[in-house]
Amino acid sequence: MGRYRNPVLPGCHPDPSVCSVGDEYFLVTSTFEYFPGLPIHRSSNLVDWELIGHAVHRDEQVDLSGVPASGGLFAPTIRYHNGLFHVVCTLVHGTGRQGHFLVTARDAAGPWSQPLWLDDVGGIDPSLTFDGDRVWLCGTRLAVEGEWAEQTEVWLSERDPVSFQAIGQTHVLWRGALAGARWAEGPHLFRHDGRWLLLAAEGGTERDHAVTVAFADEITGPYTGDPGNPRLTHRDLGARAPIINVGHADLVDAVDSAGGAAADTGWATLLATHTVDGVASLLGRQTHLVPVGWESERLLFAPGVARVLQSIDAPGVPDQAQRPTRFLDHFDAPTLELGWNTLRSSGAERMSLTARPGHLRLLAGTGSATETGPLAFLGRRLPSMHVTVATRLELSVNTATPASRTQAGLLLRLSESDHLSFVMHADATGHATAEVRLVVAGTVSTLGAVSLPHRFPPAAELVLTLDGFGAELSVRADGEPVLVATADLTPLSPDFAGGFVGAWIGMFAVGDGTGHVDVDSFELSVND
Ligand code: 6LW
Repeated sequence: MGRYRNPVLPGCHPDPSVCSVGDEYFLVTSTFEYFPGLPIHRSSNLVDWELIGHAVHRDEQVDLSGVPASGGLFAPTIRYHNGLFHVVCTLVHGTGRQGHFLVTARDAAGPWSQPLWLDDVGGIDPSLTFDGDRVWLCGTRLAVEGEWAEQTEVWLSERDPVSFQAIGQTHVLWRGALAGARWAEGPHLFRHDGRWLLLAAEGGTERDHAVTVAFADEITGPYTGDPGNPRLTHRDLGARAPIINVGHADLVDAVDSAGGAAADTGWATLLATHTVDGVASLLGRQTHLVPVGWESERLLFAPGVARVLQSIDAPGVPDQAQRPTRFLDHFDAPTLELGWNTLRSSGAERMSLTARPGHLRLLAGTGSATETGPLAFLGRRLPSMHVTVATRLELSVNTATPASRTQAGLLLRLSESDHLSFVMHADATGHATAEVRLVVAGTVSTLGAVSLPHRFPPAAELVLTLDGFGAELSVRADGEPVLVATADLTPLSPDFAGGFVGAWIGMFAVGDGTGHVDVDSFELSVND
């Protein structure tokens, strides 16, 4: 019996999909507009996960140009077959090629292949099922001639095992368990006890999210809904429940593995959101783990509890290891640590680790945090609502122009229209100001500004402390830190700002293309 805490992957890690290979587990999650995309985590025990790579890690794989927040790389599925890891995903929006695609790798850490586009079928949430020599692709799409708004249908398409081209017709398997069900989605198909099990979500990815199950004798159907549907939901717990929006599950060890025996117990990974005082936290949808068990034909999620709890005691797993509470980067290494992300591309032309050794240089281009164009940004998932983030940076000043246009600092980002920026900017003589701006639904409010003691080039440490939705922003140039602003970040909650994505926190720089910022360090401490 071991004890673990949910989420097993803290920070924005939605739509988890999991598979086992030997005695190891591999998990992939959605990343939308961020790069590299589709992080691959590995675990030997399901409760401790290590980030080992990304299924999308080269600019040539997919084009995320112009992808707005919550567009981009949606709900992937990971499966292992014949010595190869397979990840299928859908690219949504943007100006590049869109649709479903498949990438493969011998080693889950990479390198991953160029995409094979499977965009002859529409919709989202693709999943792969290998059954002997046959390969099946399923997904969901808006129902053809739907009976109500946002009714979707789970489709299935047989694929050639080598080319993955469609064989025969596309089958419609399922339109949700309940009459009026919105968004039957996130389908995965498994063999269990000689039958086919369809696992799906429905109700939409917010408060009414739920996990549903259906069975069929043939993979192509007809599917009959489990009479106990939905098999798992927190929809009836109310907004003040600590964990809400539970859905989008995948199974491991609970269904027949390739050629293996039927299991009585196993695990489900799924997404859920945590609340702070009845409001969805800034962390977005995170990856949770619950035990599952079979009772005759009933697949029980979290048997005995029927809820996703924050702390779970379960047989078959060890006590979860203590997670590090501090991340510190001095940018001394030749490559970026794996947990860093840029926006919409690798951004290689906008940043450098070598221009000034021991620093991250961000070139202040003409992009802006409120637009979907190129932006010099390097951030990571906000892992907790109780953190201290500090970055030391030095601004380049263009003495040839009366007012230097470079602005650089910290960005706590939910989307183009909803974020908090804490920047330093300076005039041509080097007189610098630290300024805090909150952008809510596209409207900018300046919350505070402080002049910094003269120093050329301007340099300071920006510190953001988050305690729930309350933020404190202070700057330290010489001596003691000076408070620049306090902020209530409740309006940035996905409950109000919408979208599929939680917060990222990191450094950014904007300007006229002539300036830059050198980041000496970034430190994130979790104060839970
Ligand atoms: C995803 C859909 C969903 O494609 O949200 O929770 C969408 N479910 O299945 C984006 O994450």
